[in-house]
Amino acid sequence: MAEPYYITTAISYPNGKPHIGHAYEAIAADAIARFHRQAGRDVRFQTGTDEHGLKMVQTARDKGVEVRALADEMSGLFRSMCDSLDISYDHFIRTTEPDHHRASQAIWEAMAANDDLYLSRYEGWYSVRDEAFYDEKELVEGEGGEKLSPQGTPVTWTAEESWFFRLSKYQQPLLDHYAANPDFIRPESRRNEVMRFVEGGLSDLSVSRTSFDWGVKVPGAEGHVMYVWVDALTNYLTGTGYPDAASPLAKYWPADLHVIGKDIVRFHTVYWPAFLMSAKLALPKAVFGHGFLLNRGEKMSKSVGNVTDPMDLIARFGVDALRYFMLREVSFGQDGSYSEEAIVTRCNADLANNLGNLAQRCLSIIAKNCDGKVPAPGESTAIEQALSDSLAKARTELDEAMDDLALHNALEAVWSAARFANQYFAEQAPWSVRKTDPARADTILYHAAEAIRRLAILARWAIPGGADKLLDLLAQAPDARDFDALDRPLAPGIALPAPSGVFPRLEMPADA
Ligand code: ME8
Repeated sequence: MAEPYYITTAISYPNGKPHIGHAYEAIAADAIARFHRQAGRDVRFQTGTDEHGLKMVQTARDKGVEVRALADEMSGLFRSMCDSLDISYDHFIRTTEPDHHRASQAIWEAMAANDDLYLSRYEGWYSVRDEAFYDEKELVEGEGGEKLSPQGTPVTWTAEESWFFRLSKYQQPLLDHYAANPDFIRPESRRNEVMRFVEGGLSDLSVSRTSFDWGVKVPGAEGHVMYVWVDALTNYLTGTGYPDAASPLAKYWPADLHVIGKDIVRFHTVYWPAFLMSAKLALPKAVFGHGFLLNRGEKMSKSVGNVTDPMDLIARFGVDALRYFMLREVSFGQDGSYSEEAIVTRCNADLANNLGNLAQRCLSIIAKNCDGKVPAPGESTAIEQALSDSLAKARTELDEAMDDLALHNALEAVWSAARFANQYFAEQAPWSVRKTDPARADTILYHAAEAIRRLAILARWAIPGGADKLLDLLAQAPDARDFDALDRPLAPGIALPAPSGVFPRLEMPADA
C-alpha cells in the first residue's frame, strides 16, 4: 500500500481577490504534492479559504455586502486561481461548511475535557488585520506616535469576556518537542525565532469573542464565537474527517507538511501544536515557513498600487512559465522578487531556448527523417554514457534537494542535465552526421529523445502542463510518467505524433 502523505497550504482570507503571494504559496505546495505523487505516495493535498473573523466582518461592512456573500464570491476566485495554476488540490475547504464547524467544536470540547479552557475577561491589544492579540511589550510606535503591531498594523484596545486557553502550560512541552524534532519548524532561521519566543514565556490565549457572531459557536457558551485562529487551524483536521476516527481520510493525520508564509509561523508552531497536545492528538510532522514575494523588491500594497493579479500574469506568460519562474528563481524559504523582465529572461533561457529548443529540433528531425518513429539506437559511445549518467545524477540530486525542501536547487539539478543534453545534441549534430553515417545519426536522435523523456519526467512536478505535452509528443502513456518510469527506456519503433512547440519564447515588456 502506498504511504500516505498529507500536505496543506494556509487557508486564505477571502476578504479580497487573491494576489501573487497566494499564487506563490499554492504553486510551491502543489509542486511538493506532485513530487510525492510521482514518487508513488498516496498524497492528499488541501487548500481553501478562512472565512470567519473580524476582518471578514469589517470588510463586508465597508463594502456594504453580507459577509456570507463576500465569502462566497471571493472564495470562488481563490478556487479559480488554483484551477488556472494547475494546482492539484484534492480538497478545497471552506471554513463556513458544517463539517468544519463540527470539527472545531470537537477539538474545543477535547481541550475543555483536558481542563485547558477557562472563562475570564480579556483586556489588551488586538490587530484586526493580523487577527492577532499582542502583548504591550510587542508593540511598536508608528510615525504619528500611534501604537502598531510588530507587523506594522493598527491595534485597538479590546475588553470583553472571553474563554482562555492555558497556553502557558505548554511552554515546556513545546520546547521539548522542538528539541526532539529538529525538522518540525523549517527553515532553521524561523525555528530559532520561534524557540526564542517560547523561551521568553507564554501567556494564556484569549480564544473566544462576544462582540460579533460570524464564527463557529463555542459549545455550551451562549454569545461566544471561537477566535478565528482556533477554527482556522482546525481546518487541517477537518480535511481528514475529524472527529470521525473511522473516516477513510483519518489515515492522513498527522499531516506531513503545512506550507505557510513567514508571517503566520507562530500560529502554526506555537498555538497549533499546543491545541493538539491539549486535545491529545498527534502533531503535524513539519511546518515550512516560506518567504514573501516582493514586486521588484518592494512589499506589495494597495496604496503603492503594485499588487499583481496572478490571473494577469497567467494570461501574459502562461502557467508553466509562471510556475517555473517562482519555483526556480526564489530560494524556497527566503523572500523573492519578481518582475516581468525577470520572468521573461529566466523562462526564455531555461524553457524556450533550452528544453523547448532541444525537443523542437530533435523531434522535427525524427518526424522528417525517421518516418516519425523513434529510431533504433546502434552501439553507444562514452558520450551517451555521460549523458545517461548526468540524468541519473539529476535524479539523485533532485531527491536530495526535495528532502531539504530546496525547490530551487531541485530544479537547478534537472536543468543542469538539460544543459548537458542540449550540448550533446549540438556537438553530435545528427543533422550533419546523417549525410555520412545514418546509423550513428539514429543513435544520437534516440538518445536525445530518451533524454527529453527523462527530463520531462524529472520536471513534471514543477511544470506539469509543458512536461505532459513533451511526454505526449513522445507517445508516453499516462502510467509512464512517474519516477519509476525513468528506468524504463523509450521503445524504438513507436510512432510519434506530429511535433509542435511546447515552450513559446516570451516577449519582453515594451517599457523594459
Ligand atoms: O494568513 N508572498 O491568510 P492570508 C508570499 N487566513 N506569501 C504571502 C504573501 C506574499 N506577499 N502575502 C501573504 C492568513 N502570503 C490566514 C491563514 S491558516 C490556518 C490561516 C501568504 O490570506 C501568507 O503568509 O493573509 C499565508 O501563508 C497565505 O499567503 C494566506 O494569507
